[in-house]
Amino acid sequence: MAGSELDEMTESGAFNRTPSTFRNFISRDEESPFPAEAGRYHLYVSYACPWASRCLAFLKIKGLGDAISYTSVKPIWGRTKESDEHFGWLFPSSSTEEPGAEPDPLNGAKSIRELYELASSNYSGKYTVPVLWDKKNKTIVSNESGEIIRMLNTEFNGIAKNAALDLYPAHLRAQIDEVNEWVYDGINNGVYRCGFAKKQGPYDEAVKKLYEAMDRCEEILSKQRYICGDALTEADIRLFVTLIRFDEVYAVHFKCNKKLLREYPNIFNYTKEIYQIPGMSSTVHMQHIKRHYYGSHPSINPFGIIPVGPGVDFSSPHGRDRFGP
Ligand SMILES: N[C@@H](CCC(=O)N[C@@H](CS)C(=O)NCC(=O)O)C(=O)O
Repeated sequence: MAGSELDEMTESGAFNRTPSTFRNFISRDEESPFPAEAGRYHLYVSYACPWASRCLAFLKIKGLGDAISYTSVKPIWGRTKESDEHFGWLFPSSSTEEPGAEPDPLNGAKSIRELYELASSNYSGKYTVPVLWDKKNKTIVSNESGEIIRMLNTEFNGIAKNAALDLYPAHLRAQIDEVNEWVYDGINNGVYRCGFAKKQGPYDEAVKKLYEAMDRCEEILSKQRYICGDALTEADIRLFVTLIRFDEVYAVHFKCNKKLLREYPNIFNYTKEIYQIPGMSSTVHMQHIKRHYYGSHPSINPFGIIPVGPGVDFSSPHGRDRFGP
């Protein structure tokens, strides 16, 4: 099993992501092992991480801020134990050490690794965020963002302030699933496959796929407001978390520089529109994002230098209302 994503750069030179292992589901059914209850669950995230940020975005836009608490770790990976060489997510020792990051309020853990070790004594996978934690049973419900967002979308509707907002409506499911697949492959995971390639061939292949998917998004978004039509869906949130990091990080750190986000007029305005949805901007902490990527991957940025730019303004007018409400 990989100790961190840096170990997923394979002999063939291609990057291979390992699947998540905690795959339980919270349910609105009170009899289920993990029933949806206000105050029972906690989301551990890193503001830097796109997968964790999807979950935080759902928590905010569904209006679950009062029902589910959350904590962000520090952006830069460090040694998680003195007895081995593992590098991973750490909690700060005080709330002033690192703006945005907080000590673990529930278990007093020093690292995300400790949470996995509390939840399972024989865990041998990666210590990733997000972690959806059950305070009652002191265990991990799920560490798979694609499934956490589905739970947040439907199972808490008894307590969500925006219960009526359905980001995975039945009539669009097939289309959303189809879009998620090529967006994950080409874009969400695609940027990592560009950045973590150890040979030219796998990089060339990943970058070709990335820009085919980006061009496809630009084409779709020139004709409609959102990626699956005229309503915001899960597929938009999943795409957004990568787009918002594109020019600030991926273009430089992961060598995704064939074209910048800002050179795609429709994708750029679409990204701004989603950023401006109430609650969304609070999920984007650009200092954490930049400090994490440039500071946590010594094999691709050995000196940890953080490039100065570009400081993209996502709060300027987006004009996407031209497609109607
Ligand atoms: N399958 C996971 C992937 C999460 C993931 O890869 N998170 C990265 C941060 S962006 C992580 O925590 N990596 C830690 C490591 O590789 O040790 C999900 O989507 O929830």
